[in-house]
Amino acid sequence: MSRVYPPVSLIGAPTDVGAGDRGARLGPEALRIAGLGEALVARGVDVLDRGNLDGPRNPWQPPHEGYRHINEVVAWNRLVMDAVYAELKGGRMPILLGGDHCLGLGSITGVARHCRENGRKLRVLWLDAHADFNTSQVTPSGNIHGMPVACLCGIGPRELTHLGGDGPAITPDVVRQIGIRSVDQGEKRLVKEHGLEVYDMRYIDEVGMKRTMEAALADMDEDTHLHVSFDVDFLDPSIAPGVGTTVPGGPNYREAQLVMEMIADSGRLASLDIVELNPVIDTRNVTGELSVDLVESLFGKSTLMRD
Ligand code: HAR
Ligand code: MN
Ligand code: MN
Ligand code: MN
Repeated sequence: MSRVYPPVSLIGAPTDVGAGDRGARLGPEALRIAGLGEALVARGVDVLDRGNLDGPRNPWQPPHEGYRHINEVVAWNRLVMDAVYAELKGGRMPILLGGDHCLGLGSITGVARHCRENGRKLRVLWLDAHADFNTSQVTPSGNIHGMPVACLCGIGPRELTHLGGDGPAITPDVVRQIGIRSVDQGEKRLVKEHGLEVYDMRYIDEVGMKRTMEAALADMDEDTHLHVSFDVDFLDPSIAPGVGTTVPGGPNYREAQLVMEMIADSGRLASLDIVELNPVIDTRNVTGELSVDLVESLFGKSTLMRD
């Protein structure tokens, strides 16, 4: 299925203030060097690289009252929210180059504002090994990259739950999580309590990736804005070693391709995050290159020559 894509803007957010390891700050450059921009141009997409946002450095401090670096996390997410919102307002598709996954908060808050103002329904696909639904009470680490989905749904400190000003960005029914296989004890309870729709690896094993994606992409129409938040640790570490928090048992290469191809076929993709890529841990940028390969599929490059 071919589709004409809107012009794309790449937004680099070189920070790891929300993570437990340093190195995701180098993610934007690794994605550029892996040829992300060129690959999209080759797909016929008009691409503008906006360069990198410039936020506070990582102070590398222990958690304070349950959070690590909350002020820096707020500052980076404000920058990301404004940048993402501005691109959508200008009729362009933002692709956020993280950076750690705390930035999903700013990105999706910007997207949600755009959707509210334009009467669009939002669907968020959260591709991740983790549910990222922790709070300061249940987090084992204080790392805010383990909390963005909870904060987006209004669970967390006010600075983060009200990033967009007037209340939480989304409700849990907007979210579909895919690939989940590491959820902390207290986090599990919260995920259930708030009724998140989670397609975990057990579900994918039993049902298969095709039917999983059919369910996750169901009930969208021409008014739906589909946001994909792609945490690279979604992928099995055997193919994607370059992330700080690897969890075995993730989707393999073919399954990951199918995920991206089915999203492309939906025709609804309107914004994207690529986060948690850590070139310091990677092997010769293979994880960066794989990410680019998958983004090509997300933009309609089918290995089966359907277009
Ligand atoms: N659940 C763990 C924590 O909160 C690990 C979170 C790791 N998160 C990411 N993003 N890498 O999904 O500390
Ligand atoms: Mn729009
Ligand atoms: Mn994540
Ligand atoms: Mn993760």
